[in-house]
Amino acid sequence: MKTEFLKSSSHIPASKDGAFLSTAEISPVVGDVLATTPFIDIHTHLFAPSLGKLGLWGIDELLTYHYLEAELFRSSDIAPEKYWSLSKREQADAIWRALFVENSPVSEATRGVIAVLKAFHLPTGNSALAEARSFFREQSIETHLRRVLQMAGISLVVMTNDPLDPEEAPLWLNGVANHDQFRAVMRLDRILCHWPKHWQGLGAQGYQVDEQASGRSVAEVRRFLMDWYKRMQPVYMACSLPYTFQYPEDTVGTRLLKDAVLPACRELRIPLSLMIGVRRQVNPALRLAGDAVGRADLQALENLCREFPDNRFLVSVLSRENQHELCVYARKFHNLMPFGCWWFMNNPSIVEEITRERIEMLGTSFIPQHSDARVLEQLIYKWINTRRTLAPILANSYRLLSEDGRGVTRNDIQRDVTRLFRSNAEAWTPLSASSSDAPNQTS
Ligand code: FIX
Ligand code: ZN
Repeated sequence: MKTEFLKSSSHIPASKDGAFLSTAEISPVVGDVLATTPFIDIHTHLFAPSLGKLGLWGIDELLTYHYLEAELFRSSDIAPEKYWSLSKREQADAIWRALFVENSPVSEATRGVIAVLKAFHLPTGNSALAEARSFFREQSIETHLRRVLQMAGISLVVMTNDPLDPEEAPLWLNGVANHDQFRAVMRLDRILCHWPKHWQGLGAQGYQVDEQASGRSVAEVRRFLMDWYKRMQPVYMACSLPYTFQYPEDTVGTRLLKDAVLPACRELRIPLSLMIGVRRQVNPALRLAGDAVGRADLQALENLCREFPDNRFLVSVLSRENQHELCVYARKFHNLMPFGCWWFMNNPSIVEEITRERIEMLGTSFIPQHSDARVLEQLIYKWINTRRTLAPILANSYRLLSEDGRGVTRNDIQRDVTRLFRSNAEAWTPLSASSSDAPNQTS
């Protein structure tokens, strides 16, 4: 698999894979290895076709991505309530006009839409919207999906699946067909962060729980997790936590984390992913675009890693100020795997800073990126950006290694890139178990 859009710029030296590369050969080889290695995307909000309309794709979904909605409200006078009253198509028209016609699409998110249009050889000028709409109308999802994954250089997509989501849960309860390029994750925000609002959701599925999570509640939550494990075959459990997250703390959420979720993860030998640092809904009028960031006290994470050495924690932090601390903690706890440049961190200038720091402090023992894609075609630009940003960083690391006295071969580079974007994730999760190995997702 060679991603169509990241062919190495200059000539790929013919030197044998085991031969030491000259300084001049390092960059083209790094570029080529990044372009020809299929990555695993460890965190997305994409859905396999068997989950139907939950899966978003096409130009109107690309344009109404909450990153662009946030930018719309800065570059137009439309009031949020007026915007939400529009149809999806009218919303997309408004965003196209404000961010792609009346202004230059120079932000990371707007540039992304342009990169997707270019990837499909579609026009990118002011009047491109109509042709883009007819192009996407002609696509059938299964073929289109496989083509997009090929173009993005992604072999496996990890979803985000909520067993209490009123739209999604019934689909799983009726049985969801496997897909060889999608894996599930059990997302537990409603249980660990919003129990008072959602405990009845478990009750409705037949679990004896109550608002205080007293009596049999912990055991019933455990039973809920095991039942949904059979149903979803998740490769990890996950939760996004506010910047105020503390551990230990005397809350229902913390008790369920300690007495239900972490024991279940140990028993099932899967990690728990913690995404820490969000300030949900600082401006609710913007809906999904209304979330912000706060600096977290990562001592909570330190306490978890120390107190639960047999649990593995896949961690991403949202605040720039927390990135260095996370690297330091990863040097202290082998059961901590930093992953991705999450959300507001997913901008090339910041990805560069974070990735350099991580290579200097952790070598290749981390997972550099995830896409967080909410719309299928976003995979194309988010992974073009990642490969484009990482190529000079990796090449520079190898040039320094070579200057410091150790020759570098193509095999070295291939081993490291594979570790960063595949085997770290495979070693920590049952990702490499093919979906056909997984028993059919029974209802
Ligand atoms: O909690 C999450 O998984 C976040 O990624 C999302 O809530 C967020 O809306 C997003 O799309 C970030 O890219
Ligand atoms: Zn996400």
